[in-house]
Amino acid sequence: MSTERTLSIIKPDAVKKNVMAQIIARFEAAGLRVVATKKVYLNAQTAGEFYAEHKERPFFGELVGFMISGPCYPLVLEGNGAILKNRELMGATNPNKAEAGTIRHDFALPCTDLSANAVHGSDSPASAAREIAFFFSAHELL
Ligand code: 3AN
Repeated sequence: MSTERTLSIIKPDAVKKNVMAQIIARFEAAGLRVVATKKVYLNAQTAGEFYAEHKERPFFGELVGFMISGPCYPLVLEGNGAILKNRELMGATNPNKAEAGTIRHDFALPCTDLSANAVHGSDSPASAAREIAFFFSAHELL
């Protein structure tokens, strides 16, 4: 597998729980490197743009509302097969169904709101490219 970059977001629930370093440690232990990160306050417009593909889904409003409820930390992760590796580390979208040892199981439970699932992760090379460019300039990725 080749070296890839992917976008992770440590979501507002994980920031509030003060588990950022523990989540980043999972990435590093799996061989992923943090190339860039910053603190971001999304607003209704930017959160809506980021999640535009879900615009017609019933949970869209709830998801945007959650993502603007506090700061989040997008991270660019780099490593061998980074996109799939990050998806495996995250676990299932629903933390109640995520396997023990995954980030969503270990840091998003108890979970009643599926928007609050600790992390986001790009699901394909095309999404990774779009999502990285959404948050970071070329200069920030040097
Ligand atoms: P994933 O982040 O696991 O790739 P997606 O792309 O299907 O999941 O959904 C994007 C985000 O939308 C999820 N991370 C989650 O925060 C939220 N979401 C997905 N399904 C629901 C749902 N049924 N109710 C509320 N939020 C949801």
